[in-house]
This record gives sequence, structure tokens and C-alpha cells, in this order.
Amino acid sequence: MRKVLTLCMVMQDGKLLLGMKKRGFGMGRWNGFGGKVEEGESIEKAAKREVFEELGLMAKSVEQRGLIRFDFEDGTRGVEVHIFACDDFDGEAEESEEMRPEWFDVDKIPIARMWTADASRLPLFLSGKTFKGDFTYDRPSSSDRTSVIIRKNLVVIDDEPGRSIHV
Ligand code: 6OG
Repeated sequence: MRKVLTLCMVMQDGKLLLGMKKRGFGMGRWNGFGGKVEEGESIEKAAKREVFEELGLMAKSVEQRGLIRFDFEDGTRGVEVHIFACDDFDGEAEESEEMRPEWFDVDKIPIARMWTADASRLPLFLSGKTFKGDFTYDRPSSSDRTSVIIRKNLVVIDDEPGRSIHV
């Protein structure tokens, strides 16, 4: 089974909060906040829990905006990433053992230091669209090497934002 992961993009006053991943998968890259869905936990609840664990923010509501499956040609197991938006939260973003957070103006997003496919999905996200897709990378990124996209498919779906997206 593919790992099910959450990724929450936190926004406020037109700025996007990103975290520099300090350890583990995707270390050395800016990303949203998230992680594995636990057994018996809803994906939405996992998204809120991870935002609290990695950032100390209490997400009051999250809205699902994307679902992307990532595979790796090198045989590494693929992941299914459920992407959420959150602009309704309590607290201040704080650095954790996993993430160093920073607010970015949307025209100053450090795209060169994010996962390669983020250059395709972030503009859709920022323009309010809901999307789904599949990307295949040659292998997972490391802090000194960006993954190369071998295949890609990304579509905007017309469903109402916020409802569950099925692949
Ligand atoms: P942990 O397993 O460290 O959570 N994630 C990805 N994010 C992007 N932008 N691109 C990918 O392409 C990703 N694969 C995983 C999901 C991993 C975190 O990294 C995200 C989780 O939020 C392959 O707990």
C-alpha cells in the first residue's frame, strides 16, 4: 500500500507559510506541513494534528485542495499526498525539531528549493483551484540534489473546494 500523507499550506494576509525541513524525507527543501495519516485517523484530522506538531498552530479548519500521487523510478515506494489549505488557525508559528517556518510573499516563494513538481501545483493552489495528479520522479530528493520529473499529469477538477477528492 502507498503511504498516505498530508501536506497543509498555511496562508495569512496573502502570505504563504513554508517550513525548511530539517530532517528525514525532503530534508533541505521548503515545503508545507504534514506527515503520515495514522491508523483510524481521518485525513483531515491528521492534517490538523501535523500542523500542530510541526508548527504549534491550532488549525481550526482546513480545506482539501489537491491530491497528488508521487512515484519514484528507483523503486522507492510511492506516496499519496493530500494537500490542504488553512487560513483559519490560532497561535504563532514556532520552529520545531522537524521544521523551521518562514512567511513568504507569494511572489517570493523559494521555488528552486522546493520539490520540482511544486512549480506546477503551487500556481494552481495559489489561484484557488482544486487539482489532482500523478508525478513520477527519478528518485527522492536529497539536500544536494533535486529530483527529476519523468512523467507528469496534473488536472484542475471542477468539484467544490473542500470536498474529498478521490483518485
Ligand atoms: P514525513 O514522512 O517526514 O512527511 N511530501 C511531499 N511534498 C512535496 N511537495 N512533494 C513530494 O514529492 C512529497 N512527498 C512527501 C508530505 C513528509 C512530508 O512531505 C510531504 C508530508 O507533509 C514526492 O512525516
